[in-house]
Amino acid sequence: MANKLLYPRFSPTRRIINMDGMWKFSFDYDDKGDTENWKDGLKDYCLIPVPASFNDFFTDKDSREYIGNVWYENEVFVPKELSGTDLDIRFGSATHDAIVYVNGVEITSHKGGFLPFNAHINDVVRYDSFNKVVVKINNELSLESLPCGQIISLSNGKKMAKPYFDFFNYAGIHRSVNLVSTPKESIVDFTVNHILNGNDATVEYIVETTGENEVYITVYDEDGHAVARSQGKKSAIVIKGAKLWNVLDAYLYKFIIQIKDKDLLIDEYQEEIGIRTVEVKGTRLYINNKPVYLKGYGKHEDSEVLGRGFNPAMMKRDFELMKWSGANSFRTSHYPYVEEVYQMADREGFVVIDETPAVGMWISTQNFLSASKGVKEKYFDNPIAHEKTKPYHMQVIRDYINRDKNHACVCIWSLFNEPDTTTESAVSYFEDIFELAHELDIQKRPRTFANVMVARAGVCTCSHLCDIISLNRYFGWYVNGGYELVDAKKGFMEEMADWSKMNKPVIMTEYGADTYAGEHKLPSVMWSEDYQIEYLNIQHEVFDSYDCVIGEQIWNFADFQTTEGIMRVNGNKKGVFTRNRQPKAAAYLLKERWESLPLDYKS
Ligand code: GCB
Repeated sequence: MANKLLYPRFSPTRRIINMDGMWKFSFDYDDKGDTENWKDGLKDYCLIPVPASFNDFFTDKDSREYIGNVWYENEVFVPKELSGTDLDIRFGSATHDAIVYVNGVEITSHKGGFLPFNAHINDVVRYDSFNKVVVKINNELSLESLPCGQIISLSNGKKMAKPYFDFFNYAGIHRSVNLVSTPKESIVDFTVNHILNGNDATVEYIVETTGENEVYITVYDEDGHAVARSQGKKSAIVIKGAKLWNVLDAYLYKFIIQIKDKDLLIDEYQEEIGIRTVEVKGTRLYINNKPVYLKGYGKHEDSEVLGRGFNPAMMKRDFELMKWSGANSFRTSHYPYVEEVYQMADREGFVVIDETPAVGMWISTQNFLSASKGVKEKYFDNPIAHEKTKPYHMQVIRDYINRDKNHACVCIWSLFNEPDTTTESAVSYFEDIFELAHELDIQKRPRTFANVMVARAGVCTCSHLCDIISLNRYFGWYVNGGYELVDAKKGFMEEMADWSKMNKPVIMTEYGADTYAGEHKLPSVMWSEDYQIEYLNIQHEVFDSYDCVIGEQIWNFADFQTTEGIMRVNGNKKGVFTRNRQPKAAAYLLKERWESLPLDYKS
């Protein structure tokens, strides 16, 4: 049975039953859920909303920091009219690992917290009645989980997460749960590639179905006029006088895909497609054969109370703030985001650097900070990385490219964040990951990874594999902060001189200074809003000095939650906006700069 992972949409032949809302929920403190058969139904529970992280609802620390299994349960009524169709349950994500039971029967298990998965439930479903869905979720981290981390035991017997990354290990059902009913013969996958010829565009496509009947495609423009048609599972459609998807000037065609037996409609699915090309030549990134300069943010899926749970209102606010500040791009640091974010980016014309959850690939006994200080514990020297993590990482690459391949907004794949690329042992791992991404992507979009400060040019063993070099640099914060800022600029300039010799485009994927909103001081001190501005002015001078720098994405869009510790004041405060999405002073500085930099800056 082909995996039906297309985004769940209603159509004349498809039905969706959304299961979001209040679910029963239980922590499994004593690990008795399996022996007591909680899969058949929870006995002691509270109600909890889905989608959301479970961590920030409760008022005690044990709940917030809980590590282990949690159980969710809900009921769904399946009407008789759906018998005779294929019925799947689809999770937008469940973080990190999940086992799903329907009416007491295990129907699927899934590893990884940031991508959708589904399971076929025809064999266990009861029509015209309520069906019990129970999900067991585990949020433990290890060297072979993505992201990486470890779990320790405390003297009271409780477990605790030690992430090798700088964001809170939120967990739960973070994205929507749907029952998806499709016809027995159905469309299971759709892939597009774009070629521009003068004023026209050719869209090459492949449709995968579960049967033999003919496939038909009709393309509609934004006014609802049919502008092109095609027939066949693999073909090309020519759109005369095509309107292209451009940065902050998006145009989306509607592709209606049908399976028909003569006049009988068997299945129908639709997608909005932006037509554009992406290419790297020399030190430039071209979209539709025009050089572009990226301005924007590294982000997180993070907000008060919801944790990492999807909320469309929060998403809307984020896009409005990004547009207001003159941004044209963001990175889905440090994992693939909810599908609705890419749909919105398609619609708004934002360029997305789409990142995998491969973060924390340092063996660090404390946290990411020991890594950024150069503690030499070598992740890729450990056979676990090659034997366990890599095959799983490759599966993640398959799933995320498959999920996100058709989005016009997705212009760059970021395959890792700050891995330990100071060792030769990283090279074979990287070669395989980079090659797989290239092979899977029909559009052959540029590949990158976000390089950590200690893996400078000449030290990094893997940067030659990148189509674009992405640098996370904190000159003026983690090194040479405060009154030493003048030396920060010197060190940064020297390093950039080395990178510029590689003759590849460079995007600054992180730079930033923790800033406590409302803290002012003249003259400035670190953590004040005044310092954040001085720090940024220095960074901008460096970016403007190097021709190869073709993008700047500040860390971070907004303040976000992390594990507590001496380096963080209730979270990371490098946000340009506060966690509740209000501007710090630096937001106005960025707005002025980004509104004045043209899209073809440096061309
Ligand atoms: C980094 C990491 C990011 C951290 C950031 C920081 O290099 O990629 O996850 O949050 O530094 O603020 O230290």
